[in-house]
Amino acid sequence: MGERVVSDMGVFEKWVLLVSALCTVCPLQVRSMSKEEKSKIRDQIVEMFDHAYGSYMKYAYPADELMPLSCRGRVRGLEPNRGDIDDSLGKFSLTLIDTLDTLVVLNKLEEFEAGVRRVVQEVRLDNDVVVSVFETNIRVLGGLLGAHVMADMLRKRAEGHMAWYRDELLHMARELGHRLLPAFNTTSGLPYPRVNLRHGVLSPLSRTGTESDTCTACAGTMILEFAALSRLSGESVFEEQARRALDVLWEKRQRGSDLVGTVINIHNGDWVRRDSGVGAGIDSYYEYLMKAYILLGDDVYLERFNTHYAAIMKYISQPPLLLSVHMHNPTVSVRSWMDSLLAFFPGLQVLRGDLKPAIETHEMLYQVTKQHKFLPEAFTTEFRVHWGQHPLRPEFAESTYFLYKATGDPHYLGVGRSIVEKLNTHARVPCGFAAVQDVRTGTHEDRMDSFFLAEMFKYLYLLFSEKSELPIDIDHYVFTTEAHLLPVSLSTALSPCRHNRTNGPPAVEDDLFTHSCPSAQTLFPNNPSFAKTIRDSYKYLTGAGAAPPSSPIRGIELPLHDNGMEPMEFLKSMGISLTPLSDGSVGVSSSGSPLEPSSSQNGVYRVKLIAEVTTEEEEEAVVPLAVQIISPPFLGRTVLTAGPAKFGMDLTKQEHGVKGSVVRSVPFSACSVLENAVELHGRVGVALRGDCMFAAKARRLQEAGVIGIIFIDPLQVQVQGLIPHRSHDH
Ligand code: DMJ
Repeated sequence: MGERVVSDMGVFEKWVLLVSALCTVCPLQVRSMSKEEKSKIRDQIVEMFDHAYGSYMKYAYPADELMPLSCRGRVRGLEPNRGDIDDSLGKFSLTLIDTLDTLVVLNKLEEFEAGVRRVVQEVRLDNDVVVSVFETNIRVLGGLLGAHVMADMLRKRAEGHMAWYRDELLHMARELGHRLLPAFNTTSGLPYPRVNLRHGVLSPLSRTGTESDTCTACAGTMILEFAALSRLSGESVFEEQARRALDVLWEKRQRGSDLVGTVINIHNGDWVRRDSGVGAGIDSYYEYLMKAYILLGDDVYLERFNTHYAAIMKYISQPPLLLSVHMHNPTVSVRSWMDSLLAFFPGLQVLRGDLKPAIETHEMLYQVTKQHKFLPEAFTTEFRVHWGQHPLRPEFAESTYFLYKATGDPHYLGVGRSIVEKLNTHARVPCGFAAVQDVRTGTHEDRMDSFFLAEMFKYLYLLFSEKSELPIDIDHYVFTTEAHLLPVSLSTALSPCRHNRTNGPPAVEDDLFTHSCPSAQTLFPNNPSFAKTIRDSYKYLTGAGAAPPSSPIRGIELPLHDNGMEPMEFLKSMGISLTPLSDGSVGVSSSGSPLEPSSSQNGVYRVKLIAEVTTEEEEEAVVPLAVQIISPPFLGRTVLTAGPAKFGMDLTKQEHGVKGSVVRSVPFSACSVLENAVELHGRVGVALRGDCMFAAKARRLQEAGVIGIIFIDPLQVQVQGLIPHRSHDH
């Protein structure tokens, strides 16, 4: 299995090799799970699925989503607007469409047939509603295509299921594809982030088309669904558009680092946000390069993936951590927290055959779930909660499944069992499963996103199933980012559309993984318990018994040029003192005797950051605060969760908190002199996190006379549209 797959081999053969690598199972010394135990957990997963899907169909259908606390459907326009998350809701019975192929995987063929009938007869796609192009593509177009592939397969089996089916889902997919196409009408070829299903983008009735930016994943996660649609329908335009968008992202990569940023201007292709990681904003762009190669057999995608992957492993992956760096200056970390979306990455590394870092990062994530029950939306590099929400995301289950396939290590069955137990104990409610608002308090949110049914149950069920117990040969399919199933046979059974093959892949340096996926035996010869050996070093990352990190030193550059103070004085003013290290640079800590740094250049001090080893056994209890928007049209209905600062007035001791009108700082980052200091005086200032020191921003705003400050993650502004463009909001 260590052999290179030669480039003229058929695509299907390449896939078989990848699959075989995944299936390489080694004898293990760890106690394995008995067949009975596995099937008991499988039954439990089916019972949970019935509860979730049954509740959606009973209380919510035909609405897009279930509100599991109110036991009713979420209909867009009838519930308070939640910002960008609502752009998934297109009045097209989202959850049913997203769930269809899960019904087949779980062998619920009667329910699948009934579900398909309802979709065909009752769902309309011409609604006057503005939806996210990305979400509609992965959830609805992917859902329709996955279900069509299943329906077609069942019909051909002639066992009585789907005999009436005449490609109706494919016709719907094609209609939806045409409704998404207007989004690609930009000079760059990068799609608009939103489209009106009835009126497109630029028509006067569309209520969209003014956006100038989109996220990298939003533009780069179209190729699987659009290529499948082209190959199934014979209309090449979809694959051409998706390929063009990928070509632009590739052209725009930072040539020095081979990394991409998180947000890009759709008109001129300039990077709007230059932070680069593998989580929110970028994640499935990388995933789709790899999987486009698997599904379509075009080497160009693999070459691109490999180039990016080398950069990720050089700058972003610091096992077990996955950091975010600046794409132009990738030795600079841009934040000290990770987001939960990156939990898919070990699964992608398994596809690449890079098992060691996959095992390491997965183990780190497992430790975080042990400490906080679920993966919080964001957690710090010391594994504390940064943002406590958990919307029942499936990425950790996804990686667990892939690692089990690759290693056969029963440890991953144990991880799967813990996911099942936690969902039942902490998320199950009488009308389904509810998202967790804050893992620290366990409070619920009235939402059950469609991906919970599309992905979570598929991966969990597959984890506990033998191949022979499944109604399909799962190794013949590629999972889309929403876990919809597309057959690898698409690459050979249906010829690529005209113009849809790129010749002459760029030359990249070959390594062991360039065209092949080495097996565990190649990577860890004669070591059947390699996975355990790797994991053991990361067992006590969090909580009691945590061992000090083995290599906590990482070079960073502190940008100290924006505050008008001497660097040493500035660090001191923040309570940071410097300690000499043997190599002549300086270490930073919050105690110890201050010493002059050895050198400074261009206003940038080179220092080494030494992670402090906490002696606290338990996580410091942080009580989240509420930010309530009380002016019309919100009238107190919109409440956001916020983490309190570790300085300033203790708001929990103020009977009524702080009330005031809100003014956005100019510049929004508050990283240089405030242009609207007068306006900010006596008001609550809102500023973006990042770009410069937190304390420097706080000081600037305090000097302007604000009565409070809200710092907001750029991610939130982008994902949830929390800050209106007007400078005032009450
Ligand atoms: C899913 O809709 C997809 O997996 C997507 O790529 C990002 N994450 C959500 C689930 O967390």
